[in-house]
Amino acid sequence: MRALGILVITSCVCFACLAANGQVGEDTADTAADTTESDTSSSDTAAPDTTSPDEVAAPDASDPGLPETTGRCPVASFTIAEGELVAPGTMLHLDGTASRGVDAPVVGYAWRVERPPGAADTFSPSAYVASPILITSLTGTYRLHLSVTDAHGVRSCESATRTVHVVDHDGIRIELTWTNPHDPDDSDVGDDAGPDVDLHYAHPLAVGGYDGDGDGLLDPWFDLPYDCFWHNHAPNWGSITSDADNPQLLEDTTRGGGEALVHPAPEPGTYRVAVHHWDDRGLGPSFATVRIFAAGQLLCAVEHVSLAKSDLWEVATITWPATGADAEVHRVCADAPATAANTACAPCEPRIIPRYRPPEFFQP
Ligand SMILES: [Ca+2]
Ligand SMILES: [Ca+2]
Ligand SMILES: [Ca+2]
Repeated sequence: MRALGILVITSCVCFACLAANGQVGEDTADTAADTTESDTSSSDTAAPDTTSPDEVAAPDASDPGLPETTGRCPVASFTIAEGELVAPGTMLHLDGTASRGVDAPVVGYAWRVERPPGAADTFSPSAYVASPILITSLTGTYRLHLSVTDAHGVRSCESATRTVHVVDHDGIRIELTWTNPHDPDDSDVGDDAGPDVDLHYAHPLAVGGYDGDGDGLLDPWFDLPYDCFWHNHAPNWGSITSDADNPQLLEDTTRGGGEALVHPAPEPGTYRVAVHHWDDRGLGPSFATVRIFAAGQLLCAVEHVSLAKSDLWEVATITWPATGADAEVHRVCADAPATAANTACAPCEPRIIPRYRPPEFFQP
């Protein structure tokens, strides 16, 4: 399963670009959305009434107060106040007011949702307002689409799409965020939008193929299939027929908003968490924060750790018990790298391995 030397990966952004349902940038999101716009095989795509977005009433295009239309499409865009990783029952507040017209203002909004099987959630007060609400009643994936119409009746060429993952928090959940004081815009996305920092989550069986710290022992990081990270974002661990014992990296992003990983029903054992600064894009050190949750409880938060380009920060271990006992988190510290004896999440000097550049994965 190991990539050996044959596989050369040129950018970890590729997952974000390829993931049709990921948290991708506006441009790539639009492309992904476009492919689903005509996908009538999705059975749960119906808006709460039978009006299709094509039939949304647009103002009279002969309005003499408007400039001539050139037919250029308005651009749909929206935000989700609660983010893209939420618990069942969350009320999502959608906001499409950032959509903009080219020749005329946006006056019409049409929302569409693809829901998990069995879910019947609909937009409130309707699918045709700028900022509706949607309650996510079931676990699973909700894909949201917005198309807009300008005052000339010209519709967006491509809809905007975002994906919300609704997960129970019975297992392990890890969140990574980062900031960079020299990134002029923390919120933009794309290949050159800002520093790229990556979450790594290793199975107890990760034995590695790279000795990045030079201690003569192979490390768990970048080990396939037992390191879950951007290149291996949804491995099948444990039982081949069970999804619950698999981890899933929900997003690989280049923006400060960060990444999240869920592992609903881990096999008993000790898992390891690391953060790797893949590419600083010339902006210098980024400051990373990791939060580790088990069964919905925050067990450990380590904030604002400075990482230079190619640094690998070994954050913590998580021991998942065989019985009903509580999960335990132990920080990895610079002076005790090989043990999990550090008490819980007590502050200590972080263990950071510089110049962590496995040869199979070409870093810029
Ligand atoms: Ca990343
Ligand atoms: Ca080593
Ligand atoms: Ca499995």
